[in-house]
Amino acid sequence: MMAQRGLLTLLGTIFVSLIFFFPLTACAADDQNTTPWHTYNDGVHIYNFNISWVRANPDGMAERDVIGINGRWPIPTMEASIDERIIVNVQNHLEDESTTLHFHGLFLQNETHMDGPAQVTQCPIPPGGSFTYNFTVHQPGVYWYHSHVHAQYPDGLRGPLIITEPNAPFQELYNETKLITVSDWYHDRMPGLIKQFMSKGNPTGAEPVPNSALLGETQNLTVHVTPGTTYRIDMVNIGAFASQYIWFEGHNVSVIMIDGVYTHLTETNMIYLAAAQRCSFLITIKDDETSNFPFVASMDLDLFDQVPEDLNWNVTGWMVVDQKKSLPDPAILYEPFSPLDDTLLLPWDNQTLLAEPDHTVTLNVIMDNLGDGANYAFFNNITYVAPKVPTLYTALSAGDLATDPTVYGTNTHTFVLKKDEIVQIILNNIDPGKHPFHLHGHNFQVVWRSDDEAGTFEDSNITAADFAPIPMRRDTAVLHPNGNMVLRFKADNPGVWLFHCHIEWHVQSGLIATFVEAPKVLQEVIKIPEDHFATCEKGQIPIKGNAAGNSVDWLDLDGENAPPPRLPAGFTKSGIVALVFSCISGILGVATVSWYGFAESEEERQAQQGLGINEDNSLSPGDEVQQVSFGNSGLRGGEGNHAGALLRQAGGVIRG
Ligand SMILES: *[C@@H]1O[C@H](CO)[C@@H](O)[C@H](O)[C@H]1NC(C)=O
Ligand SMILES: *[C@@H]1O[C@H](CO)[C@@H](O)[C@H](O)[C@H]1NC(C)=O
Ligand SMILES: *[C@@H]1O[C@H](CO)[C@@H](O)[C@H](O)[C@H]1NC(C)=O
Ligand SMILES: *[C@@H]1O[C@H](CO)[C@@H](O)[C@H](O)[C@H]1NC(C)=O
Ligand SMILES: *[C@@H]1O[C@H](CO)[C@@H](O)[C@H](O)[C@H]1NC(C)=O
Ligand SMILES: *[C@@H]1O[C@H](CO)[C@@H](O)[C@H](O)[C@H]1NC(C)=O
Ligand SMILES: *[C@@H]1O[C@H](CO)[C@@H](O)[C@H](O)[C@H]1NC(C)=O
Ligand SMILES: *[C@@H]1O[C@H](CO)[C@@H](O)[C@H](O)[C@H]1NC(C)=O
Ligand SMILES: *[C@@H]1O[C@H](CO)[C@@H](O)[C@H](O)[C@H]1NC(C)=O
Ligand SMILES: *[C@@H]1O[C@H](CO)[C@@H](O)[C@H](O)[C@H]1NC(C)=O
Ligand SMILES: [Cu+2]
Repeated sequence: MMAQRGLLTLLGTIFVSLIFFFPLTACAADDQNTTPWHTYNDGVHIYNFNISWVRANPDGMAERDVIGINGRWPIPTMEASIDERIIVNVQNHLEDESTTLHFHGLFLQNETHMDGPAQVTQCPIPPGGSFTYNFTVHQPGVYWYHSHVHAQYPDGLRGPLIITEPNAPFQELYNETKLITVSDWYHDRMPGLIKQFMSKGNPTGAEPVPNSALLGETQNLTVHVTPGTTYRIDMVNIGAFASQYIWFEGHNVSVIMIDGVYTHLTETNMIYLAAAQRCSFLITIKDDETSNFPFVASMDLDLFDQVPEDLNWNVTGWMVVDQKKSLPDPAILYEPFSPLDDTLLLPWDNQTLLAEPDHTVTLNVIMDNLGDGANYAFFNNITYVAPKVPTLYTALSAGDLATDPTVYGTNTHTFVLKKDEIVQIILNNIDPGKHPFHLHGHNFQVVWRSDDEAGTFEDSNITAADFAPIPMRRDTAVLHPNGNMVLRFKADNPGVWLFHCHIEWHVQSGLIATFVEAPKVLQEVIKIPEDHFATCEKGQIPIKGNAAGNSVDWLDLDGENAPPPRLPAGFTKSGIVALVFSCISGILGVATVSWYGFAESEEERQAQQGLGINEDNSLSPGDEVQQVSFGNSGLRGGEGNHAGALLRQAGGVIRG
């Protein structure tokens, strides 16, 4: 005992001396390069993130509340070398919102509990709460981190995460690396926008259109460059919704990596980056370059149901050779644009098509209305609703029943995967929108992707002979309008991994499925740290039981979280669309319908009250419903399944 205490005293003395003397030395050594939120020692990066509201005005048009870290916004870029450890101590000082952090693209082998989505691998961190992420990084390249709860990251909680490696492929071809983020930007906070988006006043599910685009979380970004130098540009789309066309005036670029996968060098004059995608490419400044030149990010208007008159969907940055010279306006380009088709890229490791699948999952993407009148997104007949118990905690507590998808509930849309099986996902887009699909914990081979309007995979008569022999691999891939796509991956990473559209609006409206991969292995390897469970306790969220919180009868899902009920038969989506559309067009005139036109106005409310739509966002059953007799004819045009197409024709600027 005494000896131990003596030892402790000695250690205590050393510790106290360190506390007193270390800051002095640290300060002396400190300069602007050392950020206060980051310390590094022996392969371990520690980030202390105090998350709170701050004010910012990145596009110069509207100062607003944004989610910052340690009182600052933009938030820091996280950096580590391959095989190092990252620890993030999060304190949630947002007084009115819970939060989490997700590390997009990282595999987190044996560390699925550090992945971040709320009610999937952890409980949301409540205001005043704290939480520690602790994981290792084994993949080089460009990733990013963002909140993964209630569509929060577009309010600012989104930043790059870069993993460097010695002897990176292509490094002999460039002199320097520059990181540039690109994104859309909203002037309003997400909770209000979500309320408008998911409402009976917006039955077509028209997504809020961003107010502007940003490069480097600002506009008019300047990047200082030297003639005769080749730069590796790491670009990441940290936006909520918009895909971006990106080009550098008068210069081609050579792509070397997408979503953490090195590719064979591929030259192009334009890149397309959907929300969450990354691309690294080389650009050479000519020896005799004396002028500054612009680069442009232009939001893909196809995603928007209508384009507001005053929207500038472009943002310009400049490669600056000479600060004294002017920053020329970019030349106007005309559509159609033809950016690099990412399925033409070949992975640098030449990984061939994975074997025939052991497990095929077919997911049809469908938008439809439910009984509250709002528009929801479905995979087949399921719109995601979070479970009462985080799915990982169900997997860890369900014993042998963890391999039975029933315990995860209907509305998490869970597929249980066996260790190391080859999984194939067939996506059919029964919607005229583009959707960037992302899988957590893996990247996937895009073995086949159809053009727009090709119909379902089955209708396309595609066979394995049509699949790419060396498929492009990434973690986020765009499914084309009314087209189809086939993805393959090997279930070699035990965990609970979401598969979802990365458009934050569609995450909110339910376009999510869950893969529970090798749950029996998880039960062996995953040990949940105490602070993770404490977070649940603070929020009174159970950590044991099936999706309904039942740990007595695991197959009884009574009381599980569920979406609003289906509309009564005969009361179809087109009926609602026709109903609301006709009353709004009556009031506003078809030509001027715009997204915010759907925000509830006094007239609209009165109109709705007469038509069976209640104040509480639900549709009354019974007689009021019978008043709607539009059936399937409605205003919906022929084969268009997403009623938003209607609005594209009806209102605002139309871009062909
Ligand atoms: C975290 O930020 C909040 C809000 O800005 C501030 O009140 C608090 O003192 C900060 N805490 C720490 C430990 O930095
Ligand atoms: C960018 O430059 C334009 C033109 O000079 C200016 O109107 C705008 O306010 C600038 N934006 C920002 C965010 O500084
Ligand atoms: C994950 O854990 C298993 C079982 O302990 C181990 O065999 C495997 O090497 C681990 N994988 C990684 C990448 O650490
Ligand atoms: C992080 O995880 C490692 C490996 O499990 C462990 O040794 C270390 O103590 C953890 N650190 C923190 C701060 O939780
Ligand atoms: C860039 O790298 C190339 C090849 O390594 C080298 O020849 C050139 O001098 C470098 N340029 C600069 C400005 O350092
Ligand atoms: C730029 O790349 C395109 C392919 O995207 C190619 O057609 C064109 O010739 C290239 N231009 C130059 C100047 O190399
Ligand atoms: C955005 O840039 C594109 C490409 O140059 C151009 O066609 C379009 O007119 C621009 N839009 C605005 C609002 O300036
Ligand atoms: C991939 O194939 C190319 C030839 O197409 C070859 O040059 C390269 O070395 C291969 N890469 C690897 C990692 O095997
Ligand atoms: C979806 O369809 C399947 C098969 O037809 C059915 O068993 C299941 O109950 C349906 N689920 C929902 C949520 O409607
Ligand atoms: C697929 O095959 C069917 C039956 O042979 C044929 O009717 C249909 O036109 C084919 N579709 C395509 C896209 O080739
Ligand atoms: Cu989507």
